Amino acid sequence: MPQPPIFHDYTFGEQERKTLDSDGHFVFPGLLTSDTQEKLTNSLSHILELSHTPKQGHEPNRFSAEYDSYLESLIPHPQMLELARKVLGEDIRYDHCVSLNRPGGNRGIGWHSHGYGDNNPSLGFVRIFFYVNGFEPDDGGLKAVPGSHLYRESKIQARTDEDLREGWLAGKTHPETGEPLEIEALSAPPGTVALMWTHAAHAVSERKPDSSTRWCVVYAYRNPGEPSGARWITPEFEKKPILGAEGLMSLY
Ligand SMILES: O=C(O)CCC(=O)C(=O)O
Ligand SMILES: [Fe+2]
Repeated sequence: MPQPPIFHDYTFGEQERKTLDSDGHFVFPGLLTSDTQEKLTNSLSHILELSHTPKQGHEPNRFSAEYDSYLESLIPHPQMLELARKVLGEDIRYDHCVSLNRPGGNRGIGWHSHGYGDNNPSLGFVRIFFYVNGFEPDDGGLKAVPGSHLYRESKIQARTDEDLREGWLAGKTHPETGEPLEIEALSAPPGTVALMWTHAAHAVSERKPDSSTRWCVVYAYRNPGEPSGARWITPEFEKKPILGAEGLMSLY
């Protein structure tokens, strides 16, 4: 039986592609269907429960698709692969599926970037974030620095916005526009999907103590060509026959 759609209609043409390549991220507000939001909330609650019993080296939040069949079924979902291929081109591999649930009081995460093909711009790596119940900028909200990915630096790090401004950001400009690089705090209504190139500097604000859990999962895909540090997939899962995922699961 074909899988039900996960996305509403959307456009990702030349203009949108330009924005992604210039900013380093692209947001589709409310793209997830309500059926998908509901199923993901169930799956992510399941993962959060499992996470209370730690499993060293095979954590449910880091290997989420290996613990939940609905999350697994989205790896080769035709709309997921279509979007990943619009970004990366035809030749892609699955990299990871990590749940990013942030209960009230969660501290968020400081500024960082990730790596892949640091010296090979022909190799792309994209994160596809599903912000199931969305977020406000000051409440478990994703922040980014448009243009930062063009530096292709994998180890940007700063604890606070001030530290980033005084550190890595100081004196840097957007390579295409020449404008000074600046922090952008995003907002996301429920069902938002966000694309982000792996080298983009990003951070997440604290979840307010009284807020409900922010439900979020990220699926990452890349062009094959180099080893990947974030490729969290067990040998068993790599070998598991998953309908539609043929050829997607290997490193190369
Ligand atoms: O929790 C988030 O919104 C972002 C997490 C993150 O930095 C990542 O998955 O790379
Ligand atoms: Fe990150």
